[in-house]
Amino acid sequence: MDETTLESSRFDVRQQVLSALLAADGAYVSGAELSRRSGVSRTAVWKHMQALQRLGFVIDSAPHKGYRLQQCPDVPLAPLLAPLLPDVCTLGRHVVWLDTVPSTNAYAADLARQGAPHGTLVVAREQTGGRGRHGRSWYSPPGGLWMSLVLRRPLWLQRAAELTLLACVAVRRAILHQTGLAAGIKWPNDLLFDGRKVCGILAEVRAEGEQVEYAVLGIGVNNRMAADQLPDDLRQRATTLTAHGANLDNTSLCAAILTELDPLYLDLTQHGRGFAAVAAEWRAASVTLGAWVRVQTPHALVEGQALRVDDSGTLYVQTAAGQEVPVHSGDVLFDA
Ligand code: BT5
Repeated sequence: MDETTLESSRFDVRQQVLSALLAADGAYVSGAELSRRSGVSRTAVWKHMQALQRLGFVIDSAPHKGYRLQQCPDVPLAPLLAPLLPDVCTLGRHVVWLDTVPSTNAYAADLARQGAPHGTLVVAREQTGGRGRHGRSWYSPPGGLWMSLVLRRPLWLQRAAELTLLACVAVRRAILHQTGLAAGIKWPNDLLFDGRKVCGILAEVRAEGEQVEYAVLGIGVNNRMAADQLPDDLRQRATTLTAHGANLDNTSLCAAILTELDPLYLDLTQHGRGFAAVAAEWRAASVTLGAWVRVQTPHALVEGQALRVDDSGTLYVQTAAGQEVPVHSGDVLFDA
């Protein structure tokens, strides 16, 4: 098994060890103290140090003094995210970091099936089988932010589609606040710069009757990737934050997304407002409304002008024959 692909309890101990090093603020912490705080032997502490070093943490050790942390890599582990999150934030308190994984969504869904708590975050350096919607693939090399959240608050199934729209608003806000770059929102799940996709969102839910048991919300942002890193077939349709002059680490981006998303999700699940609460902001950022679109639904291809999105997130398309067709989910294809 890959060193970084650990079952969560061992991984949690590692994050406790890291928390203790961070709390010391560059000073030495003795092996005995670390062992006491994390509840494992000193030999185990030493092994966790080695694993942290393999993740890119620079840790100095000295006889009779212990260990001290000198440098952190851009890996959004819980102890590094925590200082960047508001106290009330329920997301990202439990983090699983993977070096390479087929799909963080598939991994998070497995954890959710095994009872992973609400807010569990799965992040990977790279995905080898990143998933888009309808079986499409998502290109996920190192540098991008590939993350999935387990969401467990009570939610009616009929409102689950709003998760994707809320996530679009949250990620857009996060990017805007961190970089000043304003992305356009393409219904239902894309963020674009100048018509090119910079972020895609994949919400998958497991329902029990009319209730969502849990949702796995996958977010992929082409962050620290040069434009020429994109494969030929994506270059005309995709872009990256780096290509737009941003210089943002994945830990800050991830924390900003969690910070924005948490209250929107709470609003949906506790107060039932959901998309309605951000609809005006969504509409102002939308690149879909007013455009002539073709929407591939599971049943048909609907073509016409994208008229409006109602407060539940349903898109209404007016066909050439003047008919107004509601579209609950589908792919919007802009006419070239
Ligand atoms: C999406 O699907 O946009 C959802 C993408 C979700 C990715 C995240 S990453 C973390 C989590 N784990 C996963 O396995 N997935 C989620 P869709 O709307 O179907 O768009 C897929 C299409 O986007 C592909 O068919 C390509 O045309 C294009 N595409 C693929 N990789 C891309 C990339 N890195 N950047 C921009 N466009 C891409």
